[in-house]
Amino acid sequence: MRITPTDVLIVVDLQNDFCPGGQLAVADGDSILEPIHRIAPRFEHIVLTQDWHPPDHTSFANSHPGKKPYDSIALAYGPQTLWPTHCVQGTHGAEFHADLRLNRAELILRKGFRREIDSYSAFFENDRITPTGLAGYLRERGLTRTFFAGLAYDFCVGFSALDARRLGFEAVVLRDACRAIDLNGSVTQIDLEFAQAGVAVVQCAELSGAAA
Ligand code: VGL
Ligand code: ZN
Repeated sequence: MRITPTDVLIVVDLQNDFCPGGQLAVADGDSILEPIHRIAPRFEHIVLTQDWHPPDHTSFANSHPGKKPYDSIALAYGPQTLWPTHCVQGTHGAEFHADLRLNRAELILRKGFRREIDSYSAFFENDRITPTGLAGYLRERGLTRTFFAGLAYDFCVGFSALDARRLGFEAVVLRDACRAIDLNGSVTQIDLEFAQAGVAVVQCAELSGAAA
């Protein structure tokens, strides 16, 4: 798969809280730094996303008396998994992993900053209606094909890639540059939805073109 100037690499939520030692650590999360740094030079355009919650965010189990992390609750917009408190604005956990070196990134998109709604996807909040502005940004810049790496494969990466397809972008997930949470079959589910939606899942070694 050859990278072109209208492709964009979107690195999702490579933050301390999703890495080993963090509040919502994804197993082996920091091991994707190496493949990401290896492929990034091939891309002319790079975007980072940053999960960025207020301290009393509705997705936190702590915000719901009697609830525990990984419980599911019904919110106005549908079911919402409750998470350990993570990626609180301004905290160490919300910072990018200290070893992440993507200085050419052109945009850092923050999401999940509204107290009453979560945002897995880089394009829409969890009501699937409220846009983050990323689609407009990519369209204005003529970027038509989205490549995803980051955390977590079965949540923020997955929802982002599916929304990219829904919005008419091509979407490619770099499987070995992602790690999953794997909660109640979420990996099997997202794999199925990728196949149905036309999200390509490839390994980093399949990429070619531009600087290596
Ligand atoms: C994420 C759960 C809660 C993610 C963010 O980045 O996949 N997952 N917030
Ligand atoms: Zn979050």
